[in-house]
This record gives sequence, C-alpha cells and structure tokens, in this order.
Amino acid sequence: MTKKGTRPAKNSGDGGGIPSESLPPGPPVPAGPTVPDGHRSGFVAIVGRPNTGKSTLLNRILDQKLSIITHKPGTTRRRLLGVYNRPDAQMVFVDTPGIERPSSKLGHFLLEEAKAAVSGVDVILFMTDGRDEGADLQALELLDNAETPLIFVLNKVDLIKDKKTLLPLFESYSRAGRFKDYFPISALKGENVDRMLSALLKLVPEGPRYFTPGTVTDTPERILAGEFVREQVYRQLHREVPYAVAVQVTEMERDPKSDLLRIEAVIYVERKSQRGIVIGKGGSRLKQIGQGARLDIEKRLGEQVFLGLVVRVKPNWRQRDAALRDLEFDN
Ligand SMILES: Nc1nc2c(ncn2[C@@H]2O[C@H](COP(=O)(O)OP(=O)(O)O)[C@@H](O)[C@H]2O)c(=O)[nH]1
Ligand SMILES: [Mg+2]
Repeated sequence: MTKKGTRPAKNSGDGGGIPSESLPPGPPVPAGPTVPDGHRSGFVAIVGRPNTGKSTLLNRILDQKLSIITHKPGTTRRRLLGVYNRPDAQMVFVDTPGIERPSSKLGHFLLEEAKAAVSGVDVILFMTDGRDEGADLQALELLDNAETPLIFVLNKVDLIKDKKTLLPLFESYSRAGRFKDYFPISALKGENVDRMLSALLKLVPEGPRYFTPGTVTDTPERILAGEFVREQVYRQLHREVPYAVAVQVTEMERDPKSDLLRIEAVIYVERKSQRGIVIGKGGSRLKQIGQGARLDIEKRLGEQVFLGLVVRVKPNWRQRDAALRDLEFDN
C-alpha cells in the first residue's frame, strides 16, 4: 500500500497490494487470472460531513460490523477499506473521517486522511443528510477533488415523511454542477442501497480483483479491536470526554495456558479528570466499556477473548504532533 492514497498496485494475481499477514487464514485463492470475462473492479470512496452515515453505509454494504458508528459526529478517525465481492465484480469501499474545517492537529490529520482516501479512486460517493447544503458545499471545497466522478447520496431518507421534498432538494444540490448521479438511500434500513450498488458497478472499469475473495479489509484486527473499544467510549460517555479519547492496543496474543486470545489496550485521555470519568465509580464504567467492546471483538473474531483495559493520561494529545505519531495518527 502506498503511503498516500488508497489504491494498491493493480492486481498481479497474488491478491493485490496488501501484506499477506493481514489476510485471514484460509487456502490461497488466485485472485487475478480466474475472474470471468467482463469482471469489473474499482475503488469507491464514501465522503461527507461528520455524522451523515458513511460508516453505516460501509457496514450495510459488507453486511457486517467493520466501521464504528455512534450518534456523535467525528467518530471515524481512520480510512477504512471494505471489500465488496460478487462473482462479476469487486468494489473496494473506503470509509473516511467526516470532512470539516479542522480545529486541532488531530482535525488536520483527519482532513488529510479523507483527502488521501479519495486520491486515485474511481468514484466518490458524497454523502449528506440534506440538512445543510451550504456546509455540504464547503465540505466539497475542502475535499478539493475535481477530477473523480462524484455521486450525490442523500442518506437517512427513512426520516423523510414527505418524499415530495426530495426532488427540490436534488435540484438545489444539482446547481453546484458537480454530481453525476443522485441516490436517495437509507443506510440504516438498507433502502435503495442495492440499486445504488448496481449503478456503481457500471461506473467502475473492467479489471481484475484487487483483493483475494474472502478478504474484507486491510486494516489489522489489532486496530479494529481498538476502534471497538473507542466506540464504547463514545456510546457510554458524553460531552467532551469521547473526543479526548484515543485507544491503542498494546498486545494481542494467545495465552498458552488458557488458549484465550489476550488483548491489552490503553485508553488515553487528555486530563486527569477525564481518567476518573472513564474509569467510573469503583471501575464500573471501565468494566462496562470492556464488556461491550469484548462482545463486538468476539463476534468479529469468532472466538472468546480476554480484554484488559487501562486508562492513561496523555496531556493535550490532540494538539501535539509527537503524541499523534505515538498514537499512530501518521499520514
Ligand atoms: N435514521 C437514520 N439514521 C442513520 C442512517 N444512517 C446512519 N444513521 C445514524 O446516523 C448516525 C451517524 O452514523 P455514522 O455512520 O457513524 O456516520 P458517519 O459519521 O458519517 O460515519 C448514527 O447514529 C447512525 O445510526 C439512516 O439511513 N437513517
Ligand atoms: Mg464514520
């Protein structure tokens, strides 16, 4: 995988440009040569302002929990690939951090991460919930990508009672002159998602697979496990605390005695007072965070795990380059 951008080297028949240690176990499947005539493949980035439902769409398309979702804006912090396979096509979807004007060093990282994620993709899905057209158009400018075909995706249409309001909304956005096609969907309920997928298939070129079938993502399970912990923090804590949290998995190894997979993670906060909040009375909050995350990790890995969590203070980490690098925010 190149440092910038999303697209690995076009497939050479060995499963694409992903390191083999991140592949799930299983028999090696020749990726390139076996695809049928007319096989199509491509990269599709999902971008948009925070909280519009980008991660929900990724999980819906893949029919599994890969990306974390909360009702709070600004949850997704890393570009995340999800590989959608069909006999006649492979589309690699890229979930991205929400686009907004950065207010911290972390914010700058997130915007760069979103920009890097769209570089070299075949199609960009621009997702909105239609609530703030002005802000959407500003986000498009921040993204600063003129060449790639843009598809307008209006999400959360399950919340729209009067579908007659859709057409004027599309007309209004169409004045920007940027979009090639328009889809109203509900990522949450799955409405219209298949139709959108069929349309996307026509927009990606003919070509071989980038990833071996069976590969869902190139993100290591260690990182996903940390993300599942962070999701619980977002779900269980409020106001500023979740935003001040970063999670790093420090160990993931099989305990020889118990045969359990042992995962150790550190929850970093910015201030001592936040540490107390995350731990909770008598450790109760931390325990609940751990329980929630463990269930998700176990479901993902298909086995029981031991999850050990500690909370540490890393003062002001969102504003410090060195701290961001320590926490693997490094693009
Ligand atoms: N009603 C409704 N809610 C949705 C839909 N898609 C996402 N959401 C909710 O919107 C919030 C943000 O979703 P998320 O996928 O994290 O947004 P992201 O920040 O763009 O990745 C969550 O509470 C989702 O459950 C949808 O189609 N309909
Ligand atoms: Mg997200």
